[in-house]
Amino acid sequence: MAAIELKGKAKGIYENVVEKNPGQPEFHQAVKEVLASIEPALKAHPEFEKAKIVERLVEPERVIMFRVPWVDDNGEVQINRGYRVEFNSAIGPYKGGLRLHPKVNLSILKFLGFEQILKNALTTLPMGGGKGGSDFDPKGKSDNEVMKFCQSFMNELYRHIGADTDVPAGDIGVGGREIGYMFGQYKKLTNKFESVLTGKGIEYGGSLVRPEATGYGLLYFVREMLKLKKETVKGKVVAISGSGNVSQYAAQKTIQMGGKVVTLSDSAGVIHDAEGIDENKLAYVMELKNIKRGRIKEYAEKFGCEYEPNEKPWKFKCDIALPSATQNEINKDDAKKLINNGVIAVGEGANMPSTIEAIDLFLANNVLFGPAKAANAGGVATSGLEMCQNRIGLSWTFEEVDAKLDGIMKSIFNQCTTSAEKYAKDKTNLVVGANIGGFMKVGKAMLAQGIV
Ligand code: NDP
Ligand code: 2IT
Repeated sequence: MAAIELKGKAKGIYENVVEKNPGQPEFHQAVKEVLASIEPALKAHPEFEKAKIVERLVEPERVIMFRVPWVDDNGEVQINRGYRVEFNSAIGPYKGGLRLHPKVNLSILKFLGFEQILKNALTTLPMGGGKGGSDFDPKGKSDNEVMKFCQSFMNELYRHIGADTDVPAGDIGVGGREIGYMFGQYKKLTNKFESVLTGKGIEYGGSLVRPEATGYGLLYFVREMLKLKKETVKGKVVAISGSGNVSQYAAQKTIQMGGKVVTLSDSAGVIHDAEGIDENKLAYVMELKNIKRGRIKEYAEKFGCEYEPNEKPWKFKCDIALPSATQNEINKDDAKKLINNGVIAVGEGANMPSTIEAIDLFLANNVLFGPAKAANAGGVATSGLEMCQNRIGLSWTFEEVDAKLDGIMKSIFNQCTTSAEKYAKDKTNLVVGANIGGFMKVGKAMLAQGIV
């Protein structure tokens, strides 16, 4: 169990992180969750302690912060703040998404970058960890304003990134449209057509399955996890939060696997469709969210189902919960509601959607729990496959990429159960499994490369 109280060496490292990084609660939380798990691996490998691998791991290799000025449609000058956290390059170039959301700050990007290090290690592909973004709010902005922002953002970012240095991608508020504008500006500034971003359009170096990958990968992981209880997705009632990229394709794969999706949400509220969201209704959601950029409330108006403003999906009865919106969206009370309603599995599509207290409750109540860094790794894994196709100058078919993604998710699941069995003597503790599985690879690589 991921104990909340840290002991010994881990406690000291955590206290130092809190002291050196004041006002960064999300970063502290991500570090704490990992420190609570990796103690047995540290005991088994004293060479890590001597080389201060953990102390180095929690310190980003480089943090870049910059001004992003742009002119809106009314001719007014706007100023945002841009960031790139280049966290760890032990096993490959920095890799991780860009988040555009008004609440973005250094704490959020450092938690995301830190998680990304171990997640990327689990994918089996050679990618280090990084994350970036800005406090720019894409909501309500015209295409022209989004383009102006993306160009200005890249005017600074371009000098820090590169196909073998740092390869950003999408995250909240960054999808195909934003990646296109950023790629165009990078190319104009550098005169290079290179694999510097992933999630590109299929016409200019993108990979098939990348848009679907996080949601599909999540369901491949949940499918493996359910086998531990001799269960399948078929016939299960599934609650999904969010209605963006991850949620949409998690819903699609759930439907394909025979599950019944009953909720979707956005930052304004949740819809509950007891009859189930089928392929046709999901097509409506995709058009609503990706093209019209509307609110999920409109789904309830169109299909005549329940809508609750300012609510989350977790009070509705479900067998499987897939939090796929944002961090800390499942707290202790939400976890209790899910458990009381008989949830059997939770798969994290978002990054750190469950608080540490919620995770502890799930594990203590025998709920299968797929932690984000394992369960949502399909997105970045397929980014890795996009980089690979760019390097060899070929494009694989949908079926080829999907089969590789499925294989990677199985491998991540197996790494988690193997590490969990070895270090927690419980192969169902995928929190310990994912943290130690990712940590061992990065730790060994850091050790081999000396004190750098
Ligand atoms: P999108 O921008 O496509 O969608 C985000 C969704 O989450 C929207 O429905 C949004 O609602 C909702 N949301 C965002 N912030 C909040 C909030 N504070 N409270 C409630 N709802 C919120 O992003 P993605 O689907 O790409 O990302 C979702 C999650 O998945 C994030 O945690 C991300 O880090 C993670 N992830 C994404 C990957 C990817 O490849 N895209 C890969 C792995 C993980 P609204 O429109 O109202 O803001
Ligand atoms: O959180 C994540 O793994 C992502 N947003 C995807 C990162 C990537 O580089 O594809």
